[in-house]
Amino acid sequence: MADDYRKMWEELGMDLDAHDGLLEILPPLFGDVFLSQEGRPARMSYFDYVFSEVHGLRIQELVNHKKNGGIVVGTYCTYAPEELIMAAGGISVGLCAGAEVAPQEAMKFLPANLCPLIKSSLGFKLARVCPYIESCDLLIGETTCDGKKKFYEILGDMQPVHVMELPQKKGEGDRALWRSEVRALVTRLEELSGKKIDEASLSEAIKIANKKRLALSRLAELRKADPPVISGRDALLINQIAFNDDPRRFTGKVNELCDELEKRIAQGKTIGGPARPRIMVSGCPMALPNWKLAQVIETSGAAIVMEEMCTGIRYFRNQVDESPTDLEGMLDAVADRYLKIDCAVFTPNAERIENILGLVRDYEVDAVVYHALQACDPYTIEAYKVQKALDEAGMPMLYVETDYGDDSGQIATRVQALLEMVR
Ligand code: BJ8
Repeated sequence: MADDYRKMWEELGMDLDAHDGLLEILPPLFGDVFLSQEGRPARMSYFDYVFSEVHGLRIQELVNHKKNGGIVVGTYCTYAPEELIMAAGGISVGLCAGAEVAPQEAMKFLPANLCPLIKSSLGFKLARVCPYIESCDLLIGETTCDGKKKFYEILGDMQPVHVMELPQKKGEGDRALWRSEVRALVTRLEELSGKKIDEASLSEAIKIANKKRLALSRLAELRKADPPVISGRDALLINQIAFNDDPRRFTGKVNELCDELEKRIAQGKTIGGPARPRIMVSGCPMALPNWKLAQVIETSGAAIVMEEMCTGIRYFRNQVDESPTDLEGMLDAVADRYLKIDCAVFTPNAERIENILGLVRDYEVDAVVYHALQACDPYTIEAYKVQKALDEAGMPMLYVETDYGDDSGQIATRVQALLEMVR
């Protein structure tokens, strides 16, 4: 890949030497985590290819889109309404980072005891190794956790940033605020793109995003099969790619994979051998290329059947209501869909507890592994309520607080102890 795209990366202002270093690490890691699995569905080859070209072909598509007058908009959170970006003729790309890059540089701006996702997202920008952020005309942030809010202020000195004020409660006043924030984003995107968001463009964008979420929901449904027909690692990879791939193409490929999985279920063709403990991972997102916990759990003899996180069901649960036909009604429908997301930044967040209990039941989960990124206040604190609800339901939960460092050995010991208990 590298030789073909060097000129493009250079023109994007990237640090080619530092980027080369990153490209050396990723393929062997990908080989260990994904390609080493036996009996993977054949249709995973598309997602392997997308990953292999994640800094190549997809970036070329973004560059071409910009040359043709389109815009590229970066997002850091599942509250960013991608329908609006598409309706403005834009491509949305997820920018959260899942690997430690330039930590010393990032710490000149941020405290050491901050969540690794934020530190490394800034690290990728400072080290100039992310072609996605370098392609962006605008970055969208939301007032979620304090770390992200303050991070957007710093980022705003480097690139244009639009911050949406996300309420922290879900009353009528909060809904009104969020609906007005959605409209403010429309104005900003229209100014940037020079394109009006109207009924036709928004209706088409809503349909595209709904189809993508439906395809991911279909995939999630198929993971109810026991024993599973797809590994949790592969499902995680697909959920990570969902933020950056072309939405129409991605939807088609997820549906093709689902067709194959349906056949595998009918043929009794499973993955990973006979029945293994079924695990749900819950908590903070695992941004690309953070596969550590999934890898530890599945190589310890368990199967992950659900991710209760933003790189999982929090991203694709709930559709935008397609019945409104006027622009105002459509914008309200978009706002209302996003306000249903049950992130731990909300208070109270009983919805998330109910959703977790529902998933544990529906996916016949044997244990929950709680993924808390170090220094993430919303998810580390909300773990208490989740633990309490799971205790009452008689469901074991292992709390894992981790960052992007290599603590796989210690985590594996604790995961194995959990599996002994539930086997
Ligand atoms: S909707 S989970 S993507 S805020 S892990 S940066 S919360 S300190 S990523 Fe998130 Fe949106 Fe919520 Fe999802 Fe802060 Fe926690 Fe870090 Fe986090």
